[in-house]
Amino acid sequence: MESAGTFHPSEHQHIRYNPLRDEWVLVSAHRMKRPWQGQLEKPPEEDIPRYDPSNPLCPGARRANGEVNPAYESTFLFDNDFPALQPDAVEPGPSQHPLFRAKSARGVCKVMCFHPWSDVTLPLMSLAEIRAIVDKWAEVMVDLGNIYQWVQIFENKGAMMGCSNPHPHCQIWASNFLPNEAKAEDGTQRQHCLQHGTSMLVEYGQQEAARRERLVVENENWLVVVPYWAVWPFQTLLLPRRHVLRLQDLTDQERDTLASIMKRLLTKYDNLFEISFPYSMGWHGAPTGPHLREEDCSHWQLHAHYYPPLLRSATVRKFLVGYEMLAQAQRDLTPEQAAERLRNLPEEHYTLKQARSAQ
Ligand code: H2U
Ligand code: ZN
Repeated sequence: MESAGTFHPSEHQHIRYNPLRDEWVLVSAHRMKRPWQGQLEKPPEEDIPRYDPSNPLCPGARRANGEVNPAYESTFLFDNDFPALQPDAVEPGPSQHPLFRAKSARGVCKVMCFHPWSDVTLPLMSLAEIRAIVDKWAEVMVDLGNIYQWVQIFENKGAMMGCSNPHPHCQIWASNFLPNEAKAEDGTQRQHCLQHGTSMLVEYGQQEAARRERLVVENENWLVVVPYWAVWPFQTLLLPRRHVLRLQDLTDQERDTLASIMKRLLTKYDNLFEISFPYSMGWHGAPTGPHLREEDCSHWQLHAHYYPPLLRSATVRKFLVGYEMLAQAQRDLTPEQAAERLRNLPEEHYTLKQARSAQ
């Protein structure tokens, strides 16, 4: 049955297209009005010691493989002692049946500590400290990109996202194959470029910069939006304004402004529920590797995805189960409502504000 009236995205259910993944999300914002009997309280603040000699990520600590970490003072990169990908592996051999295919998987897994202290997170670091992380990311992208087709930098933050260690760190997995997400985004961006002659995400960034309703923070080189097609309640997309293929192509100035926009975004995230906000984030850019044809990459635009699980409070998370697993992703809050909430949050970290008002 057709219903008459004016369409309001925050009141009327609809599906939205995600051109980057070529899939749809169901938006049912009217559900935000339903009564909520669940938890709203904050979990107790974790008391993380600045230095714990028994934490394998700390400077001077011994790791699982027996190595002792150096007394590092900035970032520190090491080979994961429990790697999911290794440089050498026995080949599976040809498949005997098209329904049972396997291919070789080779790669490396690294861990990168962001800072020597365990009790500091990105939004509480100085711009110089965050800039050092950006530079190290770019350096690792070059080193591993010389060898591997895809270099995935990602950060799991918070126990809720499966992070095993509170020490600020990310992981880097490099592989001799394009993982599924990379392959999907390669295909959609390539198709868009063929059809329209523009890079999809460069055009998308320009559109969002003009439309403004999904903007969270921006500066001269970067934009953060809750994407039109976001699945997670407070999911964001970090985009350069300029067409940039990879992290290592960023200029000196773009690296500084990246440090600044990351600090601003992550401060807002922490301020949303006044907790250290959990998320999984990661960088996507043009593929790499020794066999790459550079002219075959211009459809790519560098970007980072932030996927936070929380919905209503520090403890109430969104689960992608049921309909999501069996049909398609669904969200309640509209991306515009999520962006507005994030945009209106202060840019002073709540812990610093509390410390200031206690004085
Ligand atoms: P996550 O918390 O994001 O899983 O990162 C911690 C990583 O550190 C994890 O992948 C590695 C784990 O394998 N690790 C080491 O490589 N050596 C150790 O001694 C402890 C943890
Ligand atoms: Zn992506």
